[in-house]
Amino acid sequence: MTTIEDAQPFAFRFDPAHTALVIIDMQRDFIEPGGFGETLGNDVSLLEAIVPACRSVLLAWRAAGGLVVHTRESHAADLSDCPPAKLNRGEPRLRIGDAGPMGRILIAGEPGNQIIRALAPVPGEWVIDKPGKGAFYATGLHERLQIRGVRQLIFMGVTAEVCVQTSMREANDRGYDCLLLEDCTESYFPAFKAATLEMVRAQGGIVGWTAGSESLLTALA
Ligand code: C5J
Repeated sequence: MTTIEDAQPFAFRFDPAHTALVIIDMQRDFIEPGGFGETLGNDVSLLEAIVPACRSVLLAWRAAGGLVVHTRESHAADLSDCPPAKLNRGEPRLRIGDAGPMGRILIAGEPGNQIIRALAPVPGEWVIDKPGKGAFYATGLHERLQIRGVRQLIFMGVTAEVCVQTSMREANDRGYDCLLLEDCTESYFPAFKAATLEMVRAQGGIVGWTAGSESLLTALA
């Protein structure tokens, strides 16, 4: 077992052979200037800032031989997996499927839907296209993790309060111990990131644990 002693709310013990690194939605449209996130009026530099820390963890995890799971918020080109409740919500300038600065918004195969270059998947890593906010809805991810004997998940990615937290809650309910890396997740709204970290580790770790990425890197060294 490996231990991150300074995780909150208490030490996180994990077996790397039964743990996956889950990287949520580090896709170009959310992270890069000129993408969908920016067209919504968001400051994407906030999200871009976590890329170096995410990359350090990814490289260390790969070097340790751990399973890596990348997710993308992604829909079929015919939108058959996008319920009207999601498609028609609010009054955005661009809806899912519309032509955006990097191709059709949140559509599989479009340039904006690809994982950013610094974190691009390598052969053997899993890429999960998810039509919802959570990584476990309509993806078969739980079944695949069960076959691999994975029991613990370490999370990075964006956005903290939407797809990351939703995925962590789904995982928690399915029996996984979940750790969120504090400096490897971000939100367009700093208060929402802070609240997410608090919510995850409140009440004795009701959703899971949090820790800095340096603590994980030290534990893996
Ligand atoms: C993600 C979103 N990935 N905020 N999506 O969090 O809509």
